[in-house]
Amino acid sequence: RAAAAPSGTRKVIVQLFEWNWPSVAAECQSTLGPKGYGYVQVSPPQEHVRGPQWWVAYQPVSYRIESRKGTRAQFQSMVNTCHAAGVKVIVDAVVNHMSGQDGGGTGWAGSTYGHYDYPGTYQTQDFHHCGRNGNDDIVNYNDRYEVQNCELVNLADLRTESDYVRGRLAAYLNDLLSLGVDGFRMDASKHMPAADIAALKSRLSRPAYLVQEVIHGAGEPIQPGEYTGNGDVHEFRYGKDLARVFRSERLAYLRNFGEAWGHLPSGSAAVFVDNHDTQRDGGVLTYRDRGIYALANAFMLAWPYGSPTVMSSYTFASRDQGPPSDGGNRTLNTTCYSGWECEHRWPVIANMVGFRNATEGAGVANWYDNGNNHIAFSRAGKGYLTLNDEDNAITGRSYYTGLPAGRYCDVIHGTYANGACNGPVVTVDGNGWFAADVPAHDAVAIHLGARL
Ligand code: LM2
Ligand code: CA
Repeated sequence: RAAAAPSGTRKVIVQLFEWNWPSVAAECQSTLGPKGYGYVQVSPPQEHVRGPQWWVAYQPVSYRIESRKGTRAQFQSMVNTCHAAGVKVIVDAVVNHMSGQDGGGTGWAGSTYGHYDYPGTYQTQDFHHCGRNGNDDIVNYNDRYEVQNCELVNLADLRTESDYVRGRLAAYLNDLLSLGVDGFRMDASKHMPAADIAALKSRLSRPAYLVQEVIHGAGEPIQPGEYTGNGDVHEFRYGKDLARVFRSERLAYLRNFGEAWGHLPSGSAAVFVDNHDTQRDGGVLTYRDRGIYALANAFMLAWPYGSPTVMSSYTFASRDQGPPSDGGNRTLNTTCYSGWECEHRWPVIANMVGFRNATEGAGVANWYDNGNNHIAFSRAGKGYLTLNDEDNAITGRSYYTGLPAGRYCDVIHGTYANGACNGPVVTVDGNGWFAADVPAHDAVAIHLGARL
């Protein structure tokens, strides 16, 4: 079955972490479609254990599409609304495991369960019992067998090699496809052999975009590259390396960011500045870094390596804190900039999605750096970014863009809509040059899609 990687010029994914279905639908219509996002990645939609924490979603109890984020009908309506707005839907698919509660209990939608007992779905023989470490938990990431057959934080590990389990998982994924879903983020992919994911893929009723979560660990036997045959793979080194460069090195180093840094081949890599795990676990830039975070996202969206995902978070004070919810843990409707960070709406980030779309397919040309924290480059014939992360403004100089002469909206400081720019306009002369001052920790970006 042919790969179904994001196609067309709208390839940017936004992860609306823990948004409920009515809010995702409204956002597709009001913002994601108009701003040119191609995909929305939503949190796991299946029935999960009860509790206020965000991570209850990663403990499936049944495959009913019924969760704190909404009902099956609301999910279906969200998919339809997003499609009508030109936005495809990627579901976070939790298929490596079920719940991790030793005692069992009652799930969100009323299904009763035990740690290895999900009536009507799975029984104890459908789970791995790896016989290691006293409690069957994964301890040693240098042991392939253990990582794939023991339990990730006590989560009941499915026998993904078994025909029955594969059939049940495929039925769940095919149910989502029948609701119109376009792709899957395969949660905890490292904990399943690539062949098991390939077997699931072969049972899908139609092609779907796959992005596999395989966290790179130096020296580990299981490597992200093993999974590229199935679809895209998250490149976790990207966000860590980008954060280090922005925080303590030099942007000049980014001139060959990507494969030359040991990252996955560009065509297989799914990249992000942060995701819901890394923003909690540290070592990356997050919304808390404000302007620098916006610039890092601007770089990601301008730089033609991998398929980018923009993170959209709710604000949190502690790791386990769930999204804004009512007394029954039902996720509240999203209210941007209050409890919810909505990074994907920050003007710099949202406008750079348009830059990405307008420059699709164009290589990097005219790279410039000052040996330190001022860089610039064009996307041949289609766009130009100059990013100044020095502590001082860069004034009185011109940049060679190779772009057609004309007046362009600086989409870092203004928004282009209906043929007008509500911010500064940059003029490219007949030789492809423009003059602009770039303040400290700021940027200027122009592209053919925002030409006046
Ligand atoms: C993932 N990718 O591989 C998700 O991106 C990540 O967010 C998930 O962990 C993980 N895999 C399992 O799907 C989260 C969260 C954990 C949480 C699990 C299960 O980061 O903290 O574990 O979901 O909900 C929690 C407790 C943990 C407990 C476990 C089972 O934090 O202490 O383990 O539940 O009850 C005894
Ligand atoms: Ca496993």
